Amino acid sequence: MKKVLITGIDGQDGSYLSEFLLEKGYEVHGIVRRVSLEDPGHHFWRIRHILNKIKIHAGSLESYPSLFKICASVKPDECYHLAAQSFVSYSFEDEFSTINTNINGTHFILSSIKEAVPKCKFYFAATSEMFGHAKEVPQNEDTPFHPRSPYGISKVAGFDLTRNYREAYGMFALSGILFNHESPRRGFEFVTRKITNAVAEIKLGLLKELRLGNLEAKRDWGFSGDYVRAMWLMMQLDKPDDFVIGTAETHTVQEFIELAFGHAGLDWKDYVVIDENLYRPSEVNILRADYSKAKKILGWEPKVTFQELVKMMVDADLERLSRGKGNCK
Ligand code: G4F
Repeated sequence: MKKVLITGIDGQDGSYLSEFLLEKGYEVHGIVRRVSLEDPGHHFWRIRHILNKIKIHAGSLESYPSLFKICASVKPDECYHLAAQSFVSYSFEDEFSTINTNINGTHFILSSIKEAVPKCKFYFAATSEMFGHAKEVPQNEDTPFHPRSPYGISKVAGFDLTRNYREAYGMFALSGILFNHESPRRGFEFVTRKITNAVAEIKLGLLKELRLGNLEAKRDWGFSGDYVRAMWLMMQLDKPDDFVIGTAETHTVQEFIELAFGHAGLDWKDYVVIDENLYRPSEVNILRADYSKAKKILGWEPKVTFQELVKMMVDADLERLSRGKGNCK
């Protein structure tokens, strides 16, 4: 039985990836912060239904010894490094901790794998945020990086570290450059979930207005469940390589809003208020993926469309809030 180690197993992607790998017959291990274990009911809402099938280890991205010990004891065949401070907006508020945690965390886990289980395949969760002020549209594996946030900068460093471990030490280490990917398990701070949750609250009479920042930004939004399949496909290659994963479509935040409110039978203009405080110091204006390399080499394509994704998220939030559930599934 193959063993997998996932950092950030309790996040959106970690939860879908765990389900996917359990189905494939893997023994699934995950690393979480010790504080999460103190309040599992709150922190583990995305993986509660599979907790009895996976093995959880307490570790910190800030502690090399804790990561090394877990790698040495689990001895995974594949490691997916998904954990990070991934909220772009927050990375402007606390640049130092974002950069420290994201870069050192990646460095520590890469080094731990190299020392403890050098044959283990390594996946790094890179991101379209690295393209930032993109030099071209759409973006592919050859598009130069121009990050526009401390988070983006930290991810470029993680990407470079991963490539360097591949080139310097011959490790099977690769990066998935994933464009925005969402689901009903998305965190509430990200714009898609903020919108769909607000739509549900407004529909149920629990909220009167939704405050948002820049509605003109364009993103390539896909479904997280589709993207974890791409991660796994990359890791099944004989030789490591980096891949762009997206839908090849781009939509404005406003288009997302229109669809989400419309799906609930509401007119967004009655509820959305622009709040200049929610604008970012520097914005990524347009992202659109050219995923033709993934299609050709991995045979991967997204299955869920933008319209289906928005409806899925609104329906899930309506259903959850109608059941009287708060900040969880
Ligand atoms: O949902 P967002 O916060 O996602 P963002 O910044 O694109 O980052 C996400 O995708 C990246 C991949 O490209 C990941 F690397 C990253 O970890 C994360 O998953 O914001 C999307 C857009 C931005 O242009 C933002 O300015 O929505 C705009 N926006 C407008 N009002 C808002 C809001 N974003 C948030 N979070 N909250 C608002 O009120």
